[in-house]
Amino acid sequence: ESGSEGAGLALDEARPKLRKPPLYKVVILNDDYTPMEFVIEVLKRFFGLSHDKATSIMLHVHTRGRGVAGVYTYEIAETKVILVNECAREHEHPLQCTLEESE
Ligand code: TYC
Repeated sequence: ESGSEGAGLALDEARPKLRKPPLYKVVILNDDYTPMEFVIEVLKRFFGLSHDKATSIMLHVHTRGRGVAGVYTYEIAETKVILVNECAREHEHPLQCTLEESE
């Protein structure tokens, strides 16, 4: 954090009010056909999850129907949704993920 007195900043607000950006959940949906291993690999590759964490989220989605892979600002979340859906389509799996407002 820079100070308020150096280099001509004395008249500036020292701690300008900043607003946190809105956050979005990337939600993974269950289906009957996508292999469990494929979902785990997707969660590891696109969401940086460990094998254990990815497995746990996959099993949560499998049993509960949906689950949160991660929470991001809009552009990041939207990009991950596109990449996951593209990857699933390329491999001819019905896996889908979507965006949801957080907070
Ligand atoms: N239900 C799938 C199966 O039994 C596994 C699965 C888990 C699919 C999570 C999608 O998001 C998903 N093979």
